[in-house]
Amino acid sequence: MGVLEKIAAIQEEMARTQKNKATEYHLGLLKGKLAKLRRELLEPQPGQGGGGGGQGFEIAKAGDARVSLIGFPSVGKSSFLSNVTNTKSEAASYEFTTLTSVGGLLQYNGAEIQIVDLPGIIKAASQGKGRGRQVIAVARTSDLIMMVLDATKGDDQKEILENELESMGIRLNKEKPDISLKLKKTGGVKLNSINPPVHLNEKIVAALLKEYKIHSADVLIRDENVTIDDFIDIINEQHVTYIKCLYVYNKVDVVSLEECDRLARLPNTVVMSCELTLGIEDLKEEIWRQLGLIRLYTKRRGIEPDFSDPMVVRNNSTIQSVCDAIHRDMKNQFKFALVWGSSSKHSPQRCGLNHIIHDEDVVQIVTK
Ligand SMILES: Nc1nc2c(ncn2[C@@H]2O[C@H](COP(=O)(O)OP(=O)(O)OP(=O)(O)O)[C@@H](O)[C@H]2O)c(=O)[nH]1
Ligand SMILES: [Mg+2]
Repeated sequence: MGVLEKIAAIQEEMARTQKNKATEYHLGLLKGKLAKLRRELLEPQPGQGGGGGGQGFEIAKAGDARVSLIGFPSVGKSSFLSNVTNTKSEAASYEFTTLTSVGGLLQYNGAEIQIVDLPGIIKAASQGKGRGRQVIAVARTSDLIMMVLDATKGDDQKEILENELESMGIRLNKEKPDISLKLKKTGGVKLNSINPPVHLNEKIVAALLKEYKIHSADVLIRDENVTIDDFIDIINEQHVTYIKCLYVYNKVDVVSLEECDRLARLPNTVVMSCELTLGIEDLKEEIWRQLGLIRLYTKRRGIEPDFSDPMVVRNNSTIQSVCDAIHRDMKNQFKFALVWGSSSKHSPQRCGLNHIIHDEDVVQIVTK
């Protein structure tokens, strides 16, 4: 039996098994087996390049952050790319117009955001249908997934796409579970927790670890609400990625106002029409907000900063990362930094390398 058949057999058994207290343990083990098989599927097969990336498919990272467009065929992904960047990606009324990844740069607030247009994915993409696995491999490398949905199609599009991403180890809008797993040579499996976890106990934890041939480990659970799935993700840590996702309904020009209004009120959702260039500016602002990028104005002593040319760094960046971005050797020359803006207690505040900067701070680096 091949991996795909094994996966199908387990999924079938899980569907057949009623969910209740008595079957919780059995279902948990099946989930562990499933995750292990899916991991095998993601690992490069002999004679096949890379973990599903595929030759010439992945494009180089560029700009300050990457946003990937994920959606079914013909929802308007390429139309969006052409709308917000100078790159033209062919758009057409037939499905699978785009067959490889196409990158463009969106200029916003002085930042360059790489938008990656991808082929449409379909149900069972994660099992190798279409270019699904290559597409999802690119999505994994992004800072934000923009899920493009068709306002004229049903509500199940979102769920199908989420399931495909989920089974390839992508967790959307979710924090990494607060579980620490330390492998040991001997001593068996020990479960420690602050409060007893609701969904896990030492027996199931040990059985899941055994599935991965781990016989001794210290497990510490700080959050009592973590689930069996969360624990399986921690065992498979290298294969699981936590990424933000923004839901975008396109083609609202062809639905009623009521429907447009309903979609716009869904959580974490923006509506747009690429055809009429509606909602695009709000969407850019939302992308910017979700990426959490920070604009920083550097200044020299006695000279005003250039507010038209910010330096863009990631959320929670420190003065040290600013130094590193300016020059590899800067932190060795560093004496202190003067910071004006919302991160400073007074203007200016004298700060060290560990100071965390905020959006629109002004920074002067004083060197030895
Ligand atoms: N009515 C309407 N049609 C749109 C809109 N945006 C795109 N379209 C049309 O939808 C069709 C598909 O657009 P594409 O941009 O090629 O879609 P895609 O998601 O890139 O499709 P694939 O590359 O096949 O995955 C084209 O005929 C577009 O003109 C919109 O906002 N409203
Ligand atoms: Mg396209």
